[in-house]
Amino acid sequence: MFTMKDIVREDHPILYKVAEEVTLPASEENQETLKEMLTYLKNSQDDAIASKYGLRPGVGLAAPQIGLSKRMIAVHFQDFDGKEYSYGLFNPKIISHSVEQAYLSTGEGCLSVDRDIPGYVPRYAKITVKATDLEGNELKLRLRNYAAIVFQHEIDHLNGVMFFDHINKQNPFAVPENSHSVDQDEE
Ligand code: K1U
Ligand code: NI
Repeated sequence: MFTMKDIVREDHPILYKVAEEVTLPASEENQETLKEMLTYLKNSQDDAIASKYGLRPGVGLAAPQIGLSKRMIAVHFQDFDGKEYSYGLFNPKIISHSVEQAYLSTGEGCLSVDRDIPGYVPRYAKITVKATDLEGNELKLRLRNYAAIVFQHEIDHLNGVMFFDHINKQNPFAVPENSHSVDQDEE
């Protein structure tokens, strides 16, 4: 079972590298690791389990965050409509995106960052992601607003990019061009 001690922090060089594609079909080992990543997220959102093991709640986790430079992400959250996004994905790729941008009104956090970094993080408002799931199915997901933001945060981890790289250095709360804000609990 993964806990916070398995999660590398922002000073770790693996977080700034481009991760390797996973050869498909995925090996048993890669499948097991990805399932464990998804389990971390589910456990972290269960108050009793999270407090017992000291887990920081997360809605996403990328393999580089557990020290593996592989293109694998897990996500587990519900959007405002109650639609559930619970996936372990191999080789996720953004195949198209909107011109319009969106940003979380509260800014973003990261399980690999133990400090608050204020500022707006501009993201595409809509994206289409192609990936292979834990069962080996090829998926095409059309995502908007909060869901699009979470997936972009995780896919960034596979490209060695951290959320704070996107924050405007002169004015962290400058409203990004052609954008709207998204509330975490009111997608
Ligand atoms: O990748 C990570 O470090 C996880 C991170 C992902 C993320 C944060 C902010 C915007 C998009 C994606 C988190 O999950 S931080 C925790 C979080 O956002 C959250 C946790 C529980 C409930 C609701 C939100
Ligand atoms: Ni992160």
